[in-house]
Amino acid sequence: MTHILILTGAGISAESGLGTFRDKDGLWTQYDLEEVATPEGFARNPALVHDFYNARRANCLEAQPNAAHAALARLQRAHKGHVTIVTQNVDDLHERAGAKDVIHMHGELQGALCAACDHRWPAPRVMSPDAPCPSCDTPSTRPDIVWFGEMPYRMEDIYTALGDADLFVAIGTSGNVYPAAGFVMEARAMGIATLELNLEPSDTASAFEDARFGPATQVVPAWVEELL
Ligand code: BV8
Repeated sequence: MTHILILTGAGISAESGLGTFRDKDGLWTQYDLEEVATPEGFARNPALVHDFYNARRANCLEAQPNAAHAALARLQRAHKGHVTIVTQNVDDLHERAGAKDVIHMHGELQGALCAACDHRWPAPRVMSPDAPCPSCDTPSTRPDIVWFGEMPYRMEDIYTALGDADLFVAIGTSGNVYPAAGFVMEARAMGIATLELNLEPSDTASAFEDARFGPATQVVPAWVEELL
């Protein structure tokens, strides 16, 4: 039975109203990535970074999973083989659509982390720089998010799943951010079939053997329907 590994990016949550990063009015056109998504930016101005993630956490709470998230959860339930979902997204829309064991390689808005003692706990709606860590009491709390220059989470598990996969599918990602953007090349090197489902060709489009373009809420359910 085929093991399908799916990598999702901001494009799968775009139609749920959550901003993407690099589209015309994307997040990186409103905020300076260096200021809000790097450890250096957090050290310089933790209040600005907490504001950035507090706003996105609030948006996420108001957003609803869309038909593409639902289709992937259905695929996980109905497909005879295994379906691994790896996401670059920090929202919880995959889980709220019913997906299981989602690997959040860039962390989660719903998670809080203590920069001093590595304690993790469910993030409050609003985080602030002077809130003490529930474990070590120092005011060094940060969103449990992987910033630029930091090691993405669960890379071991991801490469193990990739090595076992028969099909690698990238959905709603521009192929700009590594190491995620490199997964398609790893898949090709291992002779794994590759498919891109995106609004338009990504920066790594040429590496995919197959592709379908259009909004995720149309392209993903149609692809899942065909598979099942
Ligand atoms: C690391 C934080 C190393 C959370 C993010 C080569 C190898 C390794 C690293 C590097 C390398 N070259 C450069 C690097 C460094 C860097 C990097 O890749 N920089 C880029 C910009 C050049 N990578 C890193 O720093 C990574 N860490 O490499 O560590 C290391 C090694 C050892 C020890 C220590 C460290 C960490 C990267 C993670 C950074 N954090 N986010 C947050 O704030 O969200 S990245 C950020 O970009 C988000 O996580 C986001 O998910 C991710 C990728 O963006 P996309 O999801 O693709 O979103 P984007 O807007 O770009 O594209 C949207 C797509 O959707 C488009 O294609 C669009 O067409 C499509 N779309 C739009 N609407 C729809 C749609 N599709 C379908 N339907 C629609 N309706």
